[in-house]
Amino acid sequence: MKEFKRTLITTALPYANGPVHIGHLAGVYVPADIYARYLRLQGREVLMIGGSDEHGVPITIKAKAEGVTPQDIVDRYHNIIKESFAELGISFDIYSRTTSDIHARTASEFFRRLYDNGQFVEKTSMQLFDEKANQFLADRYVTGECPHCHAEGAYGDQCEKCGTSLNATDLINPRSAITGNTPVLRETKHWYLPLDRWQKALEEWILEGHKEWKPNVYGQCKSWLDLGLQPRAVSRDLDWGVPVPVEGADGKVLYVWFDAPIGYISNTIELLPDSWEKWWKDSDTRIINFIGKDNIVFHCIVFPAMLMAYGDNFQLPDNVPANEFLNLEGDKISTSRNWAIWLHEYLRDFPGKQDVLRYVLTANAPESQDNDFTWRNFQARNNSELVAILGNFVNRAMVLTFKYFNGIVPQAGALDDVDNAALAELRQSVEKLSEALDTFHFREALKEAMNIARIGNRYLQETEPWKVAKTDPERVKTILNIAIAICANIAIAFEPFLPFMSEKLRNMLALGNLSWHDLGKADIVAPGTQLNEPQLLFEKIEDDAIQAQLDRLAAIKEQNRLKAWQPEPQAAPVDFDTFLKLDIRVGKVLECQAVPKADKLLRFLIDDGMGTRTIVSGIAKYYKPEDLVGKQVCFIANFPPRKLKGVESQGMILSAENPDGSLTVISPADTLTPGSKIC
Ligand code: B3M
Ligand code: ZN
Repeated sequence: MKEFKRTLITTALPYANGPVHIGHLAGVYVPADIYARYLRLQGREVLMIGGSDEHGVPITIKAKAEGVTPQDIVDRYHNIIKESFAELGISFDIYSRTTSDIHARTASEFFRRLYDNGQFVEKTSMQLFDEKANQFLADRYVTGECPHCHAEGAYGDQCEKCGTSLNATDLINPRSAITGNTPVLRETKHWYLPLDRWQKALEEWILEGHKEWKPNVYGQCKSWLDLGLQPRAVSRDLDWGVPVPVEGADGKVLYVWFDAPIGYISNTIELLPDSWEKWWKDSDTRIINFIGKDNIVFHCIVFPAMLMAYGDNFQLPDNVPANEFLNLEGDKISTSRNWAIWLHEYLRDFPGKQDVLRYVLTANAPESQDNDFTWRNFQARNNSELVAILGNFVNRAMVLTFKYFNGIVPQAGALDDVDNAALAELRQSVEKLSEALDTFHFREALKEAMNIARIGNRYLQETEPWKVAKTDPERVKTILNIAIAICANIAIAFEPFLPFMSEKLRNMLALGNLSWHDLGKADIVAPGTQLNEPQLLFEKIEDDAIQAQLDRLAAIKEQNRLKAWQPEPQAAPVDFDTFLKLDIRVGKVLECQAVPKADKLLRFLIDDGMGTRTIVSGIAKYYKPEDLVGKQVCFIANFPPRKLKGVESQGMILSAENPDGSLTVISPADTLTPGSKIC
């Protein structure tokens, strides 16, 4: 493998049309942060670039839905996103935004250079246009049936069901997402990046040069290349975005997927105005793009083609370790359906528990296939792994050192077999840990880090210093010296994963700066060091905290069910005579009582204009009997009497079924005369 001087880590720029959720975190930001922290601990030169993606239709749609400006939307969410990332300890060197001036300049200049060098083709074509909204319908402004998998609700740029990327004009039965209208075709001019010109170069670079990429990434690139690349439009008819910087382009902006990846460059320029170029143009810089699987084509095909077209020695990514998707409680995470755990809400509900989320998301990372987050698993991993294994070991080692040596690290004597075996296991684990991190296997890496705590627990179990203390105090010195060495290894090994815990432990162990090169060593904390008072590293998460989250999700599920409610399709036709056979009347409720031993039934005494009658109705769940007395109701008068729970019912009271399944009695708005016929 080539030795690189420095590593530039980029993280997909999340759309600022909502807060970030656990899917974003597990797919992109937590793994990227682990990797960046790992390289920094090794003393390597590394930059981690992030920022909000503030252009494109996702933003304008959200603004329209809320009746505010796109700028309002991006200002609101950029700040929420930026703050919550910082609180979770995602260690960006810069987190900026694509509405910055630097970005507008950089993206414009990029486009202009490609334009001047003849790297675009200009094409006039027919595009979908909404006559009512008086605008072209790009990307998510149009939905319809996917031409590949035939799912409904595919977007003009992508079908979320089958993942295929689409042109809006490919959709079957397209509809405007703004007005619901069927769009018409209208002529418009755009600039296209002829990806076909880069087909060969991309094939060589990926298919020949990067066989080591993750199979999901390599496979997606291969199937794109096998299909044969086509020119792709890089401009849009929209009024939100970076204006197309050429004559005669009024009302046209850069396609968001043209400007967003340039955001990685703009943000590097913003951070390092004088030295940014070495991070992008030196061949000894290694670029790693952390993204989710839906962004693979843009990072592996489109952006690299843009960089090659630009020239000037811009470097292509060395690896693109894209993840699959994380689901939540068995369902696809969705911003529009509010089916997500939002980072800023998690931080509010679980203050001080950043590391627990980082731990669970890494342990369940969707590295090779989609994976599921459940709150029960979150609780179990906290209680039986972080508390019971990691926290427990460190606490025992610390408390015993305080008990026998007042917290001063003892000197080890001669090591025996148990000691040597534990230290050998430790070295093995840290070797595997580094190897897993080098190859982006973060789940595996976390398991190895956790294994160090397991080794520690086993070591204390085997050596039993609390018993040995009574007979051989010298031996206890060796045991606790080694136990503290294992703690120090934990502080280093976990820093990339659980930086808050690591910092706490570093303080308890009175350690200076941590270094990855110390991993595996037994003398990280010098004998004679005064340790600081032990504190608990993790605490149990109780059932009620989990239940509150499950209740919240259940309420969202119910809301979504109601939103998705559709009236039942109309029944088969009947003739008027059939209708006339039903004798429907107005009546007044004189009395109303619950039917004993029947929790669904109410018994009514109705003034039907001719006298009184008893009707039993299954609406007890929705009414208090006394609230119905005096009300007018409609009822079917000519049903044959029938017995319900021993009460004879002489008719049926009419109710409407609500979207949530409950029933509401139909009560005339005007006061009518009991006995009036409804026709
Ligand atoms: N904003 C899409 C997404 O959030 C897009 C990524 C841009 S990365 C340059 O999935
Ligand atoms: Zn599809």
